[in-house]
Amino acid sequence: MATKPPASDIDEARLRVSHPKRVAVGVPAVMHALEISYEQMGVARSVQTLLRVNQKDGFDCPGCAWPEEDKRHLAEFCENGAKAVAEEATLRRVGPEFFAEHSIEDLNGHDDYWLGQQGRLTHPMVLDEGATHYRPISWDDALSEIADHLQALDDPDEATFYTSGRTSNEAAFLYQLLVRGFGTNNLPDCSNMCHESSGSALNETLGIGKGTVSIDDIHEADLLIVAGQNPGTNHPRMLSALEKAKSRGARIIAVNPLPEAGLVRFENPQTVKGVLLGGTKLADRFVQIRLGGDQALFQAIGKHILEQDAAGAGIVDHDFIAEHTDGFDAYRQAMADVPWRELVAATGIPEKKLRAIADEVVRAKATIVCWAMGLTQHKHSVPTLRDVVNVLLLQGNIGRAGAGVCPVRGHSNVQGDRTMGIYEKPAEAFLAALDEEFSFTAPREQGYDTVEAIRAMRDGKTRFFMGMGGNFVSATPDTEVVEDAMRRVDLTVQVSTKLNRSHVVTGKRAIILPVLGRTDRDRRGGREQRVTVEDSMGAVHSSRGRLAPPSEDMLSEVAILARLCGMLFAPGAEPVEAPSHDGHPERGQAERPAGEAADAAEARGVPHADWEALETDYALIRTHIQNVVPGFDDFEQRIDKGRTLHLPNGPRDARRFATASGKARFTANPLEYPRIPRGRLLLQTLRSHDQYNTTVYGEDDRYRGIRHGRRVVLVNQHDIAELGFAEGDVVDLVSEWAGPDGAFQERRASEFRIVAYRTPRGNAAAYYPETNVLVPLDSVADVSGTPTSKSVIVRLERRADD
Ligand SMILES: Nc1nc2c(c(=O)[nH]1)N[C@H]1C(S)=C(S)[C@@H](COP(=O)(O)OP(=O)(O)OC[C@H]3O[C@@H](n4cnc5c(=O)[nH]c(N)nc54)[C@H](O)[C@@H]3O)O[C@H]1N2
Ligand SMILES: Nc1nc2c(c(=O)[nH]1)N[C@H]1C(S)=C(S)[C@@H](COP(=O)(O)OP(=O)(O)OC[C@H]3O[C@@H](n4cnc5c(=O)[nH]c(N)nc54)[C@H](O)[C@@H]3O)O[C@H]1N2
Ligand SMILES: [Mo]
Repeated sequence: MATKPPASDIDEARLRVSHPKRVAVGVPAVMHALEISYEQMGVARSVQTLLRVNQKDGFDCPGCAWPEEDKRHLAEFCENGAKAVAEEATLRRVGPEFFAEHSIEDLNGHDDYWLGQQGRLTHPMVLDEGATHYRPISWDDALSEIADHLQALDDPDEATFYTSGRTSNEAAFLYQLLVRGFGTNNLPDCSNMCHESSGSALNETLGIGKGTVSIDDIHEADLLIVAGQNPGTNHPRMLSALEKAKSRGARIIAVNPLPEAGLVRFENPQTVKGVLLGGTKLADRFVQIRLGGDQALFQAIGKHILEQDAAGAGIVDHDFIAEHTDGFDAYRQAMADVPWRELVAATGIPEKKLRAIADEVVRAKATIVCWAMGLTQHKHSVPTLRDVVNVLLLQGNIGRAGAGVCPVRGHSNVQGDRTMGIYEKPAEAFLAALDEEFSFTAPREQGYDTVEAIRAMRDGKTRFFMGMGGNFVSATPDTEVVEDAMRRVDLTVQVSTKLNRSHVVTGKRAIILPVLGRTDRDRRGGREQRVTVEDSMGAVHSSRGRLAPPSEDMLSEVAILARLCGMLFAPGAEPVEAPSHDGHPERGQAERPAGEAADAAEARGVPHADWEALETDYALIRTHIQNVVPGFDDFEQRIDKGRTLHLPNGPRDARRFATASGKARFTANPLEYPRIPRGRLLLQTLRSHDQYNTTVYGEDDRYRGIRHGRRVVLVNQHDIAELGFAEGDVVDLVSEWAGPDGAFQERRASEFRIVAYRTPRGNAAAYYPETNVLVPLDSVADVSGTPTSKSVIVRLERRADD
């Protein structure tokens, strides 16, 4: 099967800029997907693989978490889903010979595109302290070393265990059990950088950390507000659902600083209309908002609705408010007090237009608000999302058909991972059930989230780091700080499918464990195993890979974790304790006297389960899940029948709100929005069309008219002129930030080409992860702690050599 050899690093000198597209998807998208698939997999494997994506007996697409429609198309995938699959199902391999050929220094000289292109990891590898190259290691040696290292720590909190959202439910459940059995809640995950703000706001106000709509609700909505999201690139299958809603008469309002292609017009490649008739115009109204202006927009909507209601329009659902909510009076007062002038300044939208948008909400019989990173990655994201909830509560738009909140999740199982307990702040009810099921006592103290984990590494408090998937070094903010922090850790372990930066920027010693992905056949204990995942709308279904694994020498995530649990918790294994601190006198961090740590470990005990059996029969893990997590009754029988399990959702199912007061909560939030100093720009860091987070698929951002390059900064043409630059100039981006102590800090990302783009005045955009170096570690959202990747103050600086 012929595949093309990997391409070289991106040569930014070849960059070409043309007009952005107005239409998303269509036939060019399908052609591009097939091209990438053929390059990575050859033709036969491409066809075999792509036909299985999201089919009832196939595998769950690793591309995104948007749910499947009940009636599935033969090819239930999209361009970017196909690219995600091709990345994993590639025939290229990274084995021992590759690592013998390339030193760490050599690998570090390549960009993320080149690293990701090299292929699938096939063999466990270790990097000895001070070594220039990784060398092969056996599974037994690698896993024993990890277990020994953990056992030798002074305190379980010296270990941190990261998770990215592709991990299956079964693996996630075992992983959190391993970590809690070991004695810590240090379980940071990619969600901390993603929808944590949604979880925080929704938990407080609705008593659930997830959305409250199903796919049917999307189809039945009367009005869909899609804010801070670029579905044409990041959730292309969502466009089909929006198209369906539209065909039933729904209106769509897109709220975005950028006129993103998919939101404007969509050509469905699976319908004749899409292919031949130029597709559907999706957004009825495009609201070009300033970065960080969404709280003001939703306050404006709320204010207008309340004003109209007071004037006798009868549009507020007072019965719903009286029966199901609290806090209304304070919210009403706050909206009366907030001046229109401020709302206009924050959004950049005139009052008349704000009122016209609000009138659309007034008229709609059922409204859904969908959002993604444009709303979650700001300092004031949590209050912004509370104000989204306020607006929906006004008209009783929670817990009825066609209405509700719809945070559109990113990674294909990021929501399931949280349901399985991957969370640094676990709920007491979950821990109590875990204790009962496995006869031990899980730790109660909160663990580190992602930003806290980096601080702990930086401060020398972390001696062990394990990544269950993901690319911690490239995905997190403040790249230089993170790289130094990572290098301080004694042992770093990455469980991965593909090569990435986190394999070359490592702790003093590093282990790579290659792992099976979604598309790979997983045979254990003489039978094919399946796993389960949960989509963005709380529906759980099974996934089974069909392709021959990249090598015979690979394990599944479940197998790795079950073996580690066996080593740490099998009868005779002692819980981690601190016999003495003599082994590490230089660390001087004997925070807990040794005796106390030993007593704590003794009291905790270890989880009890038949670890070997779990490794060879994943159904047994599902039984444990069913016993611990509510909503999984008859789990195995239901997935046997190919059914989807719809997890219980109090607000949606019965207008039941598990908040402190038992009611949905209106909140009064002071208006916040970013202030941009003169001569500076507010930068958002976002995804191109050819990448999956830190994995760069290709060199183009087709819809935005950027080809053969990624180091671009999109700026309004008037700002370019006013700042004294010209289109095409190459500049450094310098971020400016006053830290928590008030001290001024600068960070630099070098050599970005200026591109004139339709972004609001004062706002700019550039790709992540190249710009993560600009995001200060301590610049996080209030309450949720999410890095503020969508609001970084920068100045453009002419390069000295120009
Ligand atoms: N192909 C592909 N699919 C993916 C991913 C991928 O990288 N590639 N990543 C997955 C993951 S983990 C996630 S979380 C999702 C991410 O999905 P998105 O959130 O769509 O991803 P971003 O590229 O960060 O885009 C942010 C969007 O919000 C807009 N925006 C930025 N700031 C603001 C603001 O202040 N207000 C408003 N209203 N809009 C704003 C931007 O202009 C942009 O359109 O996609 C998932 N799916
Ligand atoms: N500046 C800025 N930073 C951001 C964001 C932003 O918008 N701007 N977005 C944030 C968001 S929303 C997210 S979700 C994070 C993403 O953060 P991560 O989830 O940590 O990053 P990914 O790039 O998705 O991880 C890719 C790696 O996962 C591994 N992998 C893929 N599939 C599997 C699998 O099935 N099993 C295992 N074990 N490994 C696998 C591969 O080795 C691959 O190299 O980044 C965040 N960082
Ligand atoms: Mo994400």
